Amino acid sequence: MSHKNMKNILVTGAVGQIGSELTLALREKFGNDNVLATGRKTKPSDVLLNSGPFEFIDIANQDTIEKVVKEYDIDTIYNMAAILSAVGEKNPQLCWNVNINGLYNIFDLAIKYDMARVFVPSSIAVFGPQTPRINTPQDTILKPTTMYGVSKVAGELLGDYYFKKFDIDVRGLRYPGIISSETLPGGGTTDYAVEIFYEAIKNKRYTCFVNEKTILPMMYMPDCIKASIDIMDADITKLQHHSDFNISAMSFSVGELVKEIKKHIPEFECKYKPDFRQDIADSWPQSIDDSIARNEWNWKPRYDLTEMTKDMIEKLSKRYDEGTM
Ligand code: AKB
Repeated sequence: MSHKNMKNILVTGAVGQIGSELTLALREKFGNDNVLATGRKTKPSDVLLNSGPFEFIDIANQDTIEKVVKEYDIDTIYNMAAILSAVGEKNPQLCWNVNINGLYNIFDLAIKYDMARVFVPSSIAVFGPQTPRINTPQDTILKPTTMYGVSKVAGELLGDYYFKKFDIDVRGLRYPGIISSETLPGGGTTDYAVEIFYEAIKNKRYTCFVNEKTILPMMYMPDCIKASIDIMDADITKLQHHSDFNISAMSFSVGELVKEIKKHIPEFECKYKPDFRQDIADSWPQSIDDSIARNEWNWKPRYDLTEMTKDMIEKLSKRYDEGTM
């Protein structure tokens, strides 16, 4: 496969938790005008709107994507639009439509316009109760019990299929829970690990929807952005995998997170009221073996629990004081 240059990038889901920060990082790397941010209906932030082009599209409607692909001469897509695990369980049809039909539309256009590269985010949600939960290997049992997980397994398989069959350079990462201080996540199971910081700073208390012992793999946003950019830069001749890289940074229980937050906010209190998301969390791994990503494209995270907590509290406290949180 030839290695084509990435020049004009389309980011779908650019108003979302990862998309919003990824778009800005891509604009810094590739130039503001070369990164088109798109969303479905949520109003974009001023910084997103003022730093480069923005359009509304619906990835489940191919015509709306094709229009901007033509207009902006797009050769690379970061398909960040997705319905996450918790919302997916409430509305499985919507989850299928956006995550599968939407992705299919993206691949279709990638072939039609002979694109350089496509990034497809996957998730630890591809794993299920039969998967080994500790140090989950790269190549293992993929039998998820959520519609989100089903859609992500299908997305990985489709990505690899398009790579082999149509020579499309598809690359993807299995994101763990992503913790960030700019945009709140929307409708995932790992959302508690972000909400807890906002509530600790605003109200000094939080009621968590999974129990104290719940352990899940997590990653701080700067590492997530770095991974998402580095994988697209990786030398294709070194990649044995394509759409499904395990990546990992830290794993902790909610109790351990609470203890870490209390080092900065001693009066913080956390209560527990598990709901349907507990079952989802219990079906996912506790820790991930990412040695394949480390070997194939030198993946290495920077933030652990201590560093991430310190930075989150600094950033959110500043935003709180400025009245922007
Ligand atoms: C979710 O909780 O649904 C997402 C994910 C782990 O993919 N954050």
